[in-house]
Amino acid sequence: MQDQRLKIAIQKSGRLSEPSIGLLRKCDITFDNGAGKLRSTAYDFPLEILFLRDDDIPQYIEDGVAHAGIVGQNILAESDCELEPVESLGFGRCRLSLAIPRGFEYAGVEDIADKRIATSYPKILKAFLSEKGINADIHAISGSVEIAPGIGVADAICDLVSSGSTLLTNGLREVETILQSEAMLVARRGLDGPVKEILSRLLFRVRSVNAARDNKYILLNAPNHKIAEIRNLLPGMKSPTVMPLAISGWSSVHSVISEHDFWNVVEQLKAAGAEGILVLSIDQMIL
Ligand code: PRT
Ligand code: ZN
Repeated sequence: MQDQRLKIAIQKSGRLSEPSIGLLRKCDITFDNGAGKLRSTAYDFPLEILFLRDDDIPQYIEDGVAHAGIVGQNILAESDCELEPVESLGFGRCRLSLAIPRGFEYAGVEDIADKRIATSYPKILKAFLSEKGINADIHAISGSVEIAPGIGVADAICDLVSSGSTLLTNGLREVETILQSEAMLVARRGLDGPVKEILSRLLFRVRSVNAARDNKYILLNAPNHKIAEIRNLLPGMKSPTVMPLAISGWSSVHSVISEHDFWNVVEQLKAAGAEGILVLSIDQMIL
């Protein structure tokens, strides 16, 4: 019975916790996640959720404690575990960068040679430096990397950056991006049988939720002689739906548009003669 559930590891508390829980909930999977809970069994999907520190997730998957997990690409790249990347999830975006104190004269990565670099990502940094043919002294530390130059224990750092404000407050300047990262759904290699099938069902829901997040449903009215021009602006899933309105000479157009160029398209639609434009969020989009 135990084996009939997919065990998925997510971050217990941190930047990926809320979006990971939110994603499972949007997939219509219900479970308790009260404070201090280490695991939870979903009520309406064959899933057991394990709440762990993000750094431990790859090892737990490789060791077979969990079948799958949600973790940052930064953690995956730093770990020695060989896992299967299943799907990029579009949250937890950040980059692993090299940063130096503002007074440090920097013309290129060769200026970092023989310097002391503090990081929690020694493996990724080592690979980056060796690819550039540079020798440097890597200081592996586990937290508060950004204060290392200020207290004199390093000349530079290699750390995660999202807004850049932590670097700014610590008088540091980002000079090289080593890795771009976002949260990923990953799985143990070679999963088979029922758990593999459950993972496919979960992936199907995840893709539907993420496709819906990236798209909007748009409805508008337009005079019939404008419809051809308007149709060209709207790709739709196959093509836009065009239906006659109760008043003659007018039609209603329904379509799906990408969230990314949404305002641009709306402006062009208005200019092309569209009226009464309604834009709705989509819950799920089955591709
Ligand atoms: O306890 P546990 O080990 O589970 O959590 P943690 O403290 O190690 O991780 P957490 O919650 O901080 O981050 C979890 C994951 O979120 C990371 O592994 C990344 O994949 C992702 N992520 C996205 C980030 C950031 N953005 C981020 N900005 N992780 C950390 N940061 C830190 C960064 O280290 C630096 O200290 O935020 C600071 C910089 O932020 P800005 O906005 O000032 O640039
Ligand atoms: Zn961590």
